[in-house]
This record gives sequence, C-alpha cells and structure tokens, in this order.
Amino acid sequence: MSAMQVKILPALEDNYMYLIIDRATREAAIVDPVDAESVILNVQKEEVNLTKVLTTHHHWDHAGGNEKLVKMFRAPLQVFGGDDRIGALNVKVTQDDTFNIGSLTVRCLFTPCHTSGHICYYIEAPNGDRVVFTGDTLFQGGCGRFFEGTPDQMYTALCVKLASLPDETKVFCGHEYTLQNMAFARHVEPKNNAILRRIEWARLQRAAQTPTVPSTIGEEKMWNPFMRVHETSVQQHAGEKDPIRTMRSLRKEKDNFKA
Ligand code: GBP
Ligand code: ZN
Repeated sequence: MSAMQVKILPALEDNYMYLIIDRATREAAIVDPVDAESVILNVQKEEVNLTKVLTTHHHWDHAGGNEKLVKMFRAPLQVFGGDDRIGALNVKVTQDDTFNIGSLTVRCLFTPCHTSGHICYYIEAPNGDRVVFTGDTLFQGGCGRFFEGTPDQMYTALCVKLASLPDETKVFCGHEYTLQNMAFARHVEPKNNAILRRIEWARLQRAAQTPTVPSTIGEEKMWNPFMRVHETSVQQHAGEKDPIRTMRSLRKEKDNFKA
C-alpha cells in the first residue's frame, strides 16, 4: 500500500480535479475543486479529513468552485494559490514555498505564462513516491496557451523547473487534452515512435472512458514537443535554431492547429 493516493475526479467537459490522500493520517487536499458537490461526496466516500485546497490558477474552470466549497464545508479550509484573483484564497504562495498534507511534503513551483500567477504543486511521500499537479502549464503532450506570459516564461516553466523534477514523477494535469495534443506532437515529429505508441494507447483509454493521466516527467521529455525545443527535429520543424524561438513558433502553430 502506497503512502499517497491520488483520486482522479473528472469535472465539466474535460477538466480534472484531484483528491490527494495521505494514507498514514487520512488527511487530504483537493486540487482545483471546480465542482464543490462532487468534492464533498468523494471526501465522505473516502472518509478523509479534507484540510487544504490547492489552486493552480484563477481561471473559473479551476478556481470557480473555491467559494462554494469553503461555504459548504464544515471545517475551515486553507486555500493555497499564487494569484489574488483566486476565490477564497487565504494562503498566497510562491516559488519553493513548502507545506504538508499529513506526512506528504508539498513544494510550490511558480510557473507564470498561461496566467501570471500560475502555480504547480510538487509532492513527495515518505516512501519516495513523487507527483506534480501542473494545472494548465504542462498537459500530457502539450502546454497551456500563453494568455498572460511569454515564450521565455514557458521555457523556464517546462524546460527548467518541471524538467528538473525526477523522471519518475507522475504528472497530473488540468485537462484531458491528450489526443488533441498528441495529434499536434505527431505533426511536429512524425517519426517519433513514443508519440505514435501513446496515441494508440490513449485511443483505447478514451474509448473506455478512462483518463489518460498520469504520465511521467520522463515520458513528457520523450513525446511533448514543448519540452523538446532543444531537439534538432523540433527546431527544424519550427525553422528555428534556438529553444525559446522554437517555443514561440510551436505555440503559435498549435494555437491554430486543427487535429
Ligand atoms: C482543445 O485542445 O481541446 N478545445 C481545445 C482547447 C485551457 S482552458 C481549448 C483551450 O484553449 N484550452 C485552454 C488551453 O490552454 N489549451 C491548450 C491548447 O489549446 O493547446 N480556459 O478555460 C482555458 O484556460 C479559460 C478560462 C481561458 C478563463 C481564459 C479565461 Br479568462
Ligand atoms: Zn486555464
């Protein structure tokens, strides 16, 4: 039995909320609780003690349930986030801030670009299990649109901060976009077998209505074009010779890409 359990809770069209449970203490946290009723049902079902809300960014499909959850919930909740636009925020965090969920250690990664206050949450368990919640910064096979930031900032988020986590770290992202992202990844690198194999696997998962999350940081480095902007194949596709210009070019092309 592992120390940390992550329960995937689908919400809206293609969003994911995540219930993080410390098995040792049954303390729990919820990531991006847009559907407050679903969160409360799952907290009751799992018989856990919910104490914390981890908000990745202020967009309504992630933070839009915070106020309602805090009102409906009996016990007080700590609401973490990196942006004053987040509802019910009471613990503002930034790069390398840490806190605990029972025996689990959470470290905040400040990853501005999709929004200017975006935070990813990296969690380690005492048994060495590692996970990261990446919101709309890193998706499986893709990344978020650059609504409030620059290619340089997304490069730092994906290729410096997230890329330096251990390869076995499991990646739990904010949306089920894997098939759309992988179609673009294949367009960028048609000969990349990791991409072709993942598409076949993801088709089967989605046909069975199963989430494609999580992947791992090591896998994303093999198939995600936005984490591969150093690779000659990706730079050649973009017609660029440096990683940040490649990042800019890929995002522009993806903004208009029809699978
Ligand atoms: C798809 O890929 O399936 N339907 C399309 C993309 C995140 S949600 C829809 C889309 O643009 N999604 C956003 C994104 O970044 N996608 C990555 C990509 O297209 O490669 N959102 O809901 C989006 O952030 C939102 C909410 C945006 C409030 C702006 C505000 Br303000
Ligand atoms: Zn968003």
